Order: sequence, then C-alpha cells, then structure tokens
Amino acid sequence: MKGVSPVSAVVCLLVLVAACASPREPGPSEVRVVATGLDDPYEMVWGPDAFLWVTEKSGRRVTRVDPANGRKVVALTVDDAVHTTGGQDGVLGLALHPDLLGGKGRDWVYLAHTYEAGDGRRTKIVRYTYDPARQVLTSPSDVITGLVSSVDHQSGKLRFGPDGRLYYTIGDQGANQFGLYCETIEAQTLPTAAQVRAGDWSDYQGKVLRLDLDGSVPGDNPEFGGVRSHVYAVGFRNAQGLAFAPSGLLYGTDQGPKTDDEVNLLRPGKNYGWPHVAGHRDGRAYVHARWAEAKNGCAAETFDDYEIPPAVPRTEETDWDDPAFTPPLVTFETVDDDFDFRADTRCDPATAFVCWPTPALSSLEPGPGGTLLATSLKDGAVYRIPLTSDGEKAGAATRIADTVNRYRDTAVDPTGRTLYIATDGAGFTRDAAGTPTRVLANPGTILSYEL
Ligand SMILES: [Ca+2]
Ligand SMILES: [Ca+2]
Repeated sequence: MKGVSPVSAVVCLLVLVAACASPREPGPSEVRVVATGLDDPYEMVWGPDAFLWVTEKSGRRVTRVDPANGRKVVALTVDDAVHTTGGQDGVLGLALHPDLLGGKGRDWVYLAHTYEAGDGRRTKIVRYTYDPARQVLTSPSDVITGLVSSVDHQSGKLRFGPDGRLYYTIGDQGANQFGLYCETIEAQTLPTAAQVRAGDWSDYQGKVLRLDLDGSVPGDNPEFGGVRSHVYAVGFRNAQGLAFAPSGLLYGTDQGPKTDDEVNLLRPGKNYGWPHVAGHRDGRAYVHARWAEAKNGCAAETFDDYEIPPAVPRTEETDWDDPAFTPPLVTFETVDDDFDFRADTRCDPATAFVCWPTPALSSLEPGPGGTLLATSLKDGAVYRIPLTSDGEKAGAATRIADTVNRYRDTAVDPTGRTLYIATDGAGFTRDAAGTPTRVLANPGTILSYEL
C-alpha cells in the first residue's frame, strides 16, 4: 500500500506540485483481494444474485464472482468478440435489466463488444437472457450493430437508465494522436437525417448514446442540427465513466489529452467540447492540432506530442464557441500554459503518457453520502468526489484505496459500505513515488475496500 510520509506531505505543501493536489484521506481501511485470474476486467456490476457480474475485455467472457469467497462462474464466452492485444477493444460494457431474476420474464443482460464485420471491426450491443438454473447467458439478440471500433478510446460503458433506456459511451477512437494521428476526431460530427434513415451509425464516435431497449431511437431524444438520432450528448474523448446518481442525474468522466480529466453532469443536447476544448474553455495548456489537415498531407508529417509543425493547422480553445457547450463540474490536473510536459525525466518517449499529470479516470460510480467515486488507471486510486445537495456542483476530490495497480471499474454492495475494485491485467501505472512501473501489485484482480 502506498502511504504519504510526513516529509513528502511537507514537500507537497511547499511546492504544491500537481500530484499533491488531491489530499489523501486518513483511515483504517485497507484493500483486500477478493478474486484473481480475471483477463482485463472492464465493467463490474452488483447483481440481484449478490454476485459481481464482470466483463473480461481480453478474456472475452462474462464472469460472475461470488464476493463472499472469490469463486468465479463463467456465464458466457463471447465467441464472436474480438480483442486486439494491448488494445482497448474486446468485451466492454455490461448492464443488467432491473427485472433480472425478478420473476417477470425479463432476465435480460445487455453487453457491448467488438466483433468482426464484413468490412472491418465494429462494436455492437447485444441482449442476452440469463438462465439461472444453468447459470449461463443464452439467446443473444442484437440491440444495435455497426458502431465504430478501433484499438483505442472505445469508452464502452453501458448503463440501464431509470427511464428504461440504455445509455452507452463511445470514445473518439484514439484519432489525431499516436499511430492514428492522421484520423480526424469526429466527436463534433453530427449524424445526418439520411444516415439515421439508413441505419448508418458511423458518426457516433465521441458521443453518449441513448437507445430504446430494441435499439431504436427514442422519440424524446434531443435533436442535434435538427436531426434526432441515438446521440444524447456530444464532444467526448474517452468517456470511460458513466453513472446515474440516486437523484436520477447522469454523470460521466472524460480523459483529457495531457491535462484536464473531467467529471461532467450529462444533459441531453449538450456539447462537452472535445476536441475544441479540454476541461474549461480557458486556453490553458491545450490547443487542437488538426493533423489530418496538414498542408502537404498528414503522412508528410511526423507525429509529435509536444511540437505542432507549422504545416499542421491549430485551433485555440477560445476560437470555438457553442451555446450548448457545458463545462465540467470538476477537472483533474488542469495546468498552466507554460507547463513543461517533458520535465519529468522518469518517463521515456514510450511511457511519456504515464508522466503527464492526468490520472486517466476510468469509471464512475455513485458512492455513499451523495458522492461520486472515480477510478484512476495511472494512480491506482479511487477519487471520492463530493456533490452539492442538488447534484449540480462538485467539490474537491480526495483519494482512497491507493495501491500500485491500474484501477478499471468499481461496484458498491447494497449496504453502500463495501467498494469492489477491478484492476487491469497489464499496463503502466505510477508507484508510490509517482515513478512509472508496469509491475502491478494485483493484475486482473477484484479488490475490496470498506468505505
Ligand atoms: Ca469536456
Ligand atoms: Ca481548457
């Protein structure tokens, strides 16, 4: 377990470095191992059977875990799911119908996963029926198919809303950076009426979607540009957190490019800014470099995380405005324009992203006492975010449950006292000193922590 020495606490006070911005809470609770041997658990939900229902992204399974003893029962192997080694695709979001095991004939479980379509990889959402006698998921029925997919920024979180609709986050697919730097970010691109009529969902990336349970477009979905589609809100980069609070308000996280991870209050018809804006529209430490529009063609340019070549057009945050723009409730690690992203010499070019200040928020869960709980991939920590009583504002986050792991998702038991945390199987995180490491304390594990 990580701890904060008095010396480092004093150093934090003195220099107020970004990593110290969220004070750690004292407390007697410790992190315990519940179950091991999971292949990149991605989404974890507390079920009415008092089991944790877990998707395994690379394992291409849905596994039920008994939190009392860690026993694992495979409910489904997704034969047509595909996963790229090291990629963000695979078996992703899971949502349970509220009538599951309620004796109403609606023992339904919704699952999102990547699959091989004729013309490349896509994502679909499928409804399965749970057979409690055999403890397996059967009778797959497609809800929606043909959603975009790539190796990066899938987001892929699925929720059953209090309004009886499905909500799904779909990321910007990792466009405009790293190996995909010549792809254009389509998070602001709106589907046309002709596309909706044709069932063409190819412009849904970088959005939050809202679907009827049969996959159709709800009649009360918002219109964007005069067109009603599955799109509920636009302008996201990698929205891996999605949570309905008991109030019915919907919250989500987004991962910033190097700064400005976000917690957002999600409302229909709103624009959350990406890629024009990261965090607030404040012109701090982010400009949008449009690599695909490079003067001599994108391929003529070499991608660089820090220097934008003169031939690559750029847009400042303040160059863009939209009345629907909705700033985040909270940002994590907003830094100033002169922040040196290369200053941390503990990272090399291959691990630079680990040293950039953002925590890489990876999930969101309602916590006790009107809080939200967000996991971090780069910190192996859960951030506890207090909300105001009306849910419209949030206070400063505090860190709990620190370990050297990549935290992927959480679930809370019905008492609200025990928090379960699922960890990635591999990848980089930061150790207690903030140094990048790929030695994870508990890879592919479900941990518990008493709140
Ligand atoms: Ca945003
Ligand atoms: Ca900003």
